Amino acid sequence: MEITGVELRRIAMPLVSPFRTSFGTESHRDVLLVRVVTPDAEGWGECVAMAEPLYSSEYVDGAAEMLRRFLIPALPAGADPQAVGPALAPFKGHRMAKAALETAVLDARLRASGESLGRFLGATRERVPCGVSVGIMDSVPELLDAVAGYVEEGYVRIKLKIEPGWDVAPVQAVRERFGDDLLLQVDANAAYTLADARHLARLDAFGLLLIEQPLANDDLVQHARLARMLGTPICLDESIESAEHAAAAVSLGACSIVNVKPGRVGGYLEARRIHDLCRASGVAVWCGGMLETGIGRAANVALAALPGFTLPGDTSASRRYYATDVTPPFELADGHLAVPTGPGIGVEPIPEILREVTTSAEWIAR
Ligand code: OSB
Ligand code: MG
Repeated sequence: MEITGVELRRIAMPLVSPFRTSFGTESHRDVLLVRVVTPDAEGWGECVAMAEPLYSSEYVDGAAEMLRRFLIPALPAGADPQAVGPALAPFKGHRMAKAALETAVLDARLRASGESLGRFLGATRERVPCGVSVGIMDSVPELLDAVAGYVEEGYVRIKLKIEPGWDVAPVQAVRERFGDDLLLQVDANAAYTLADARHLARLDAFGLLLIEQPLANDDLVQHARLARMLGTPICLDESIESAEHAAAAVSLGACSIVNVKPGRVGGYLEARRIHDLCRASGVAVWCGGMLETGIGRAANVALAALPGFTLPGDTSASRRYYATDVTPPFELADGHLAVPTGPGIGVEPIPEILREVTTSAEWIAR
């Protein structure tokens, strides 16, 4: 099964409402889709890099350039997903670009053999419980309305984005309004420093499941110190770019929970390694998100069905993000999403919708 060529396709996806985090506000998603073509099957991957390098150093134009200039030319001729990582390893970093390409090769291979990604990865569930990540709002009443809507829809866990000036008050208000049984957690996207430890300890009063990435991505030692000062468990997102990072963070005591995002760590194979390692050390993992379309979501839901994913993920329904998704929409049923069962990632873009949202497409022959 030889790779004939790779298409890089950019699509513009307006979000149903602006999504504000401590690093910026997103009102639409500029997505890079990768399509790997072989004589037997095609495969899709969604690059999760955002328009600007604010969450991490990657950004979508940079990812496209990496793919066309270095990564696609370095692909092994045969579409062997296990060989992709080693072939791309000489190029430092750019894990989101690598993940998209490896996922597209893996999808093509699995479609050709008729196996689902969930089955390939070792999924043990047919559906996964879903949480939702709620952005920073202009006011607490606005936040309470948004959370009420999500609780009404059936989301089993709420994550509040926080930053200095938007932390204790919104958490307290949500806890008071929705009660102690609501599964609640927060995500700071690296907005604090160790000097904020006493302030962050005020969150201990609210029975949070976890605090995600309070400090900078390279502050592993500081996270370990902070962990000893807080009652709330620390979960790392931005800090964990590989299984090696996860092993280091766990052994340092920098976190007791890991947010696994396949794009951030270079793909689903590395994501599975992190799952395996954390499971062996008794560290809970959950599947994060990067506002994916149905293409990326399908693969994330398959990963989230592995046995070590013991906490609800940020794998929300399509309509939480997009009025019209590029695939048939993922819909919440009793707070869960069904794991796709078809070959590969199990979904495909709807051609007419894809055409409407496409802003550019580029074919790179092999
Ligand atoms: O930190 O988890 C994050 C979205 C974009 C970039 C970073 C993050 C997020 C989210 C939303 O929290 C997750 C999602 O619903 O896809
Ligand atoms: Mg996060």
